[in-house]
Amino acid sequence: MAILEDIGASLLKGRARPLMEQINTALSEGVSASDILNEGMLPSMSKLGELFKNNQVFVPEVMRSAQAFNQALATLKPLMLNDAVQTRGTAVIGTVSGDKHDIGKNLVAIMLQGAGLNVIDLGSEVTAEQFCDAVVEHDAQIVAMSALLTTTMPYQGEVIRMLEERGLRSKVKVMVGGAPVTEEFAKSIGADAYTPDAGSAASRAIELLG
Ligand code: B1M
Repeated sequence: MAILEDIGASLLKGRARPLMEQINTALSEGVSASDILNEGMLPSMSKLGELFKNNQVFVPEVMRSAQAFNQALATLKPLMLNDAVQTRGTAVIGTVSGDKHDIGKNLVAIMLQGAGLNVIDLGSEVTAEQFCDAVVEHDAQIVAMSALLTTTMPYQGEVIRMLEERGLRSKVKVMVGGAPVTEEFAKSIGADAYTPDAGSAASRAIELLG
C-alpha cells in the first residue's frame, strides 16, 4: 500500500512532521494502527539497523528516526489498546542499566497493557535496585526486561540476582527479550521466559500469570 511505503520512507529519514501527517491520512483512510506499525514502521527500523551496521547512517540520524518512531507510537498507542479491564496483574518493565534503546520496550509495554495488565514503565537505563524497588512499591507479579546490546544483556542476570537477594524472586515471574537475547541465554540467567517479539510477550505474560 503506497501510504505505508510513504510512512516507512519518512521514518527512515527521521522526518517526524510528514510521518505524523501520513499516519493521520492512513488512519482516516481506515488503515489500522497495527498495520501502520507492523507493515509501515517496523520494516524501516530493521532497514535502519542494517544501514547503521554498515556505517551508511550514524547515531544522529538513527536518533532522529527513533524520536519520530516514539512520537508516532504515542499517537498509535490508544488505538491499539482494547478496553480490557486492567485486573490481570501488574508488570514492571524497563530497558536495563547502560542501555538507552527503548522502542522495543515501549512496544512490549503497549502489548502487555493491551492484554489487560497494569504496566509500570520504568523507562530505560534501569538499575537492579530500581526494578526491585518497583516490584515492592507496586506489588508486581512480572518483571519484564529489555536489552539491545550484547554488553548490557548480562545485566538482566544481575537484576535476577538482586531479586533473589531481596527475597523477591519467588514472588515474580521474570521475562526477558531484546534483539541479542535468546532462549538459551534466558535459561542461563534463570529467567522464566524469553519471547522474541512484543506480541508473544503479551501472550506469554498471560500464561505466566495463570
Ligand atoms: Co543502537 N545499536 N546503539 N541505537 N540501535 C543497535 C541495537 C545495533 C544492533 C545496531 C547495529 O550495529 N546493527 C547495535 C548493537 C550491537 C551489539 O550490541 N551487538 C547498536 C549500537 C552498537 C549502539 C551504540 C553503542 C552506538 C554508538 O554509540 N556507537 C549506542 C548505545 C547507546 C546505549 O544504549 N548506551 C546506540 C545508540 C542508539 C540510539 C540512541 C541512536 C538509538 C536508540 C534510540 C531509542 O531507542 N530511543 C539506536 C537504535 C534505534 C538502534 C537500532 C537501529 C534499532 C533498534 C530498534 O529500536 N529496533 C538497532 C539495530 C537493530 O536492532 N537492528 C541498534 C526496533 C524495535 C521494535 O526492535 O528493540 O529489537 P527491538 O524490539 C523487538 C524485539 O527485540 C522484542 O520485541 C520487539 C519487537 O516486537 N523485544 C522484547 C524487545 N524487548 C523485549 C522484551 C521482552 C520481549 C521481547 O520481554 C520482556
